[in-house]
Amino acid sequence: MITPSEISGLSQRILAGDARAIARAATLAENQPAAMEALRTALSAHAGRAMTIGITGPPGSGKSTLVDQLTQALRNEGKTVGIIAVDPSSPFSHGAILGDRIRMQRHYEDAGVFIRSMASRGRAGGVAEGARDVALVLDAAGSDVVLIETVGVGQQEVEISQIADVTVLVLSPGLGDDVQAMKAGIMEIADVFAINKSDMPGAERLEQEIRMMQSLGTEDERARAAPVRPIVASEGTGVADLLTAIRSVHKSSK
Ligand SMILES: Nc1nc2c(ncn2[C@@H]2O[C@H](COP(=O)(O)OP(=O)(O)O)[C@@H](O)[C@H]2O)c(=O)[nH]1
Ligand SMILES: [Mg+2]
Repeated sequence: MITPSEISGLSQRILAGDARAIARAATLAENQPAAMEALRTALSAHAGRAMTIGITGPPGSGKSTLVDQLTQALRNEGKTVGIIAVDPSSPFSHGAILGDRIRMQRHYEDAGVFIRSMASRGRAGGVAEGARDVALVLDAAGSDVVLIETVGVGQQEVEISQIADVTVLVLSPGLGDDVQAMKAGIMEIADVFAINKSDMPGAERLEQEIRMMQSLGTEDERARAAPVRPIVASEGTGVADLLTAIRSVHKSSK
């Protein structure tokens, strides 16, 4: 059990941006929902400043590569970044392939970036709830932007999209996932579409399919249609443009 005075001490250190305190709180968020409740109360008054961006999409679409590039772009602006990877195969966690690990190393060594991986299942109270708590901790600790990567396969992503201020759906050609066949719910959570691997055949067609789907909406839906941006995440191409689209969606949602 964690005592009230421990909670108070921990929250003070989190507010000061202490990385070890943040890690401790993230562990509480995953394993001890009851202790987290007290901490949540202590931190809530100090949160609400960060922009939270959900990055979701099918496995292999390039989410982690995009998170890496967005992090770099934000760091170049001097912004601090918190990353939550809810994906067991993420390069941010143990399933990393060597190249991705090396690429991410610069962020692990950067005091302006905090990276936390979460198991995609098993948490009492649900993964989305755990991610929400870790996002709160990172926000209170002073992160300017919190990025949450999840694999876009189901209800969990819908829940996580509700935590995020802006949800980016990353799609790419060549994964065999027909847009029409994708669950309607997953398409609907997109505030911004990132068409990744635009260096590959089929990317233009994928973009057209999404625009076609959007054109079938009502007049009101068409007016609010999510921006669609082609990117090549592995090269960083289009990432600045995507970030601009994310920010404009965020601004208009306030
Ligand atoms: N050709 C191409 N490959 C990419 C691009 N972005 C990512 N990849 C590759 O796609 C694979 C999956 O990327 P990853 O970011 O791990 O996808 P995730 O599973 O969605 O997180 C990796 O081998 C990346 O190097 C891109 O824009 N073009
Ligand atoms: Mg990944």
